[in-house]
Amino acid sequence: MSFTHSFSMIAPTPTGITEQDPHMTTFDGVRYNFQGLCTYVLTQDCSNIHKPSFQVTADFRGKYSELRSKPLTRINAVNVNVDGMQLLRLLKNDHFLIKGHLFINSSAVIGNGQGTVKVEDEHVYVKLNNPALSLVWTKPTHGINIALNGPNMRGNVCGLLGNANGDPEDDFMKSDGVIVTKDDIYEFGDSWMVPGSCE
Ligand SMILES: [Ca+2]
Repeated sequence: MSFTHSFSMIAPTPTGITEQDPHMTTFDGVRYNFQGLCTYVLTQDCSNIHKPSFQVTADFRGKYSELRSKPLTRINAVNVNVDGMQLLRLLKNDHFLIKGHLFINSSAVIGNGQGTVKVEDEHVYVKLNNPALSLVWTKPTHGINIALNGPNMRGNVCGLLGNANGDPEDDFMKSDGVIVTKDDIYEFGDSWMVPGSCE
């Protein structure tokens, strides 16, 4: 008698989220707050940290209020860089740039089937094939939701949204590879700052 055992398991796609002020949820589900006034790496290819094949960064900017002495920050723009070049930049008000070319209130195809950008009501939906990423930009909350769609990406990414290896304990890894705790959230966050990007 032969016995064939087969099963398929579809793991949920790891999703990392940042929302206003910015509240972050890593791909492995760790929640924290991080305020900054620079551009930071949300996620990137971590197989070669100095020459990542892709990088998703966000411009954190001040949201000033007379009621507060210190500004709160929120995300004003999201950038996708591929091989060190900016492929896509999502701005406020349905504006976005593909390779520096401005699109306003429209949807667009990126390159030769490289991906799509769809503007729909309060959201901008981005689907990229290489890197295999989906991004949802929710304008009213300045929130960005990133899904890693390639099976080889899990455990091979790093940045503010962690490494997507399924283990929440090791998500606060700085860019030098040192893992810190939530108590050192600013040390962690600042390590993912893009040099020269501060206001
Ligand atoms: Ca992890």
